[in-house]
Amino acid sequence: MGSSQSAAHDFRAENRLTVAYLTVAHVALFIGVILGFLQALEYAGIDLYPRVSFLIKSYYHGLSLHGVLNVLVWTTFFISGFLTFVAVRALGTPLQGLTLGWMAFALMAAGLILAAVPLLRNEATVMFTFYPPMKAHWAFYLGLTLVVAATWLVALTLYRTYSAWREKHPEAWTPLAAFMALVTFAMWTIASLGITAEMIFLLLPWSFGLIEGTDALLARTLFWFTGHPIVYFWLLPAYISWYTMVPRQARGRLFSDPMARVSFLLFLMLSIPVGIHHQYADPGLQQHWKLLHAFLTFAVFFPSLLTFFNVVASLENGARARGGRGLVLWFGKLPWHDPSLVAQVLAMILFAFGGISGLINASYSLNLVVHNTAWVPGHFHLTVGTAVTLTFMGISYWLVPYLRGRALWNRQLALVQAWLWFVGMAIFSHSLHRLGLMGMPRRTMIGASSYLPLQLDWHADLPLVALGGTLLFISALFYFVNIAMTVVASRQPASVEIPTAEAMSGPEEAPRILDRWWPWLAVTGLLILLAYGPTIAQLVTTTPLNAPGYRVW
Ligand code: HEM
Ligand SMILES: [Cu+2]
Repeated sequence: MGSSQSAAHDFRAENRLTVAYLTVAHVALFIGVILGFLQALEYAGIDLYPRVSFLIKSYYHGLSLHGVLNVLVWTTFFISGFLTFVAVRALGTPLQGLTLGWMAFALMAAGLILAAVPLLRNEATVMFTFYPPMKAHWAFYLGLTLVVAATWLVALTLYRTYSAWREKHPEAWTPLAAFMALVTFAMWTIASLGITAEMIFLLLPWSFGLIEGTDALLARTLFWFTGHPIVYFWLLPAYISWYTMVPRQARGRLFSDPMARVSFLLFLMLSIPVGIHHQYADPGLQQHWKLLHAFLTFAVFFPSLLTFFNVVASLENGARARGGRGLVLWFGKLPWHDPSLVAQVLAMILFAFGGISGLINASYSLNLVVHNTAWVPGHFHLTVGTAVTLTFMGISYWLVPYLRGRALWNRQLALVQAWLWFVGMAIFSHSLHRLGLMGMPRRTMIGASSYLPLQLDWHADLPLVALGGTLLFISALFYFVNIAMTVVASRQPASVEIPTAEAMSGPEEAPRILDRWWPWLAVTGLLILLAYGPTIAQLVTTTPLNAPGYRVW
């Protein structure tokens, strides 16, 4: 397709692809939150699992579904659809390879179905981290591997679209939103090599019966090679909205475009060489590598701080333009009637607390206090469960009407939904953090545990988990009703613009090297080699691959 065409290109074909991704994402989240609700109730002694035993065989069966559907499927499908939408528009270029784009979707959906069969049949109750020696059905591993491979095809379509654009604009700065989408997928493509290696060399041959045993430590190390940066694969698309759309929705401008680029490049370089911070408690890894990953984890906190300052300054810019005054009172002048903005601002507020608890997880010594306790789900329901999920919901409040061509069904309901998620999550997450500090383990059917009657100090907080979880579940239902009604019942035509923020300080004030790829990719590779090379080399050369598989459920 030529450039003459691209100016007038209406992106309808690309929109259909986005719709396909968003549809699967929403089905996954819907099933996922039902299971989350059951878990939260169970903590308060309300055990609904016997009632649904025809479908869900145990707490752990439900938990595996909850983790996989919410944190892997909802995110990956939403991101693939949303970033495709963002990138082609920012570049003003049709997707290069619409067929390739649909092949990516088909592969991702096929992988999901393949993994879903054993998952639903209780043959893959190994939770979303699939740690061996717990051993799932091979179809679970193969399906998830195909999902990862499909994300590479998505990355390829975006890269080819960028190349086509670059050919016509050799001197121009990559538009910020497209640049960010590309960084996100570049980072993810490198990061996903860990999980791919774990699948191809360990889990697949083992579950096919081609090799006898496995190695838990090597598998975990490869898993976390991907498992930490995957959180940035989820977060960066939310940041893209916060940087390039939310300022506009707040009637302001982005404070600094160059600073935004710097933060994304730092995420590219620093997201991956930090994964061992999930393995402080693992024996068999040398302490100095753990310490290096601890330091680098604190380094990757820095671009999050840059993001925080930049986004808050942009919000302030909008609020002051609307007459906001004072050091903090301007906050009240944000357009609090706009559900898309409100959802995202509330997501940011809870994310600040998620960042703080994350720093505690990342501290080498404090980690030992909270490791594998309820603190950890308390933490990540603030980050991926809110910063990401509530932001994606906020995005959907304009994106779904835009794609459907109909106004959001009920704006009031959407506002209530966002606040309800905020309040519910504050209660839910705070209680889990407290329970974690009191030593309550995660991934445990607490209501059924034999030691519960002795843990008197837990009893005040457990019902609060259920209360928070119930508010979250109601909020989620409001969300789904609104989205579904927008699609099927809304009659008013949409008057939605795609929010596109201008910058107060644009890229022309930045050094050109910020728009080059190779220097940053080279540093990324070097840091990975340094932080992971010796550990992985040692594990690979010494592994006896002798652990048998277990079915513990
Ligand atoms: C209605 C909303 C939700 C409720 C009530 C809920 C409830 C829960 C509870 C109680 C747990 C702890 C289970 C345990 O450690 O034994 C849990 C785990 C988890 N949740 Fe949620 N959740 C909700 C939404 C979400 C969302 C939106 C995400 C991510 C996008 C998410 C991701 C996870 C993950 C990854 C786990 C850990 C699973 C594991 O340990 O394998 N949850 N959830
Ligand atoms: Cu991490």
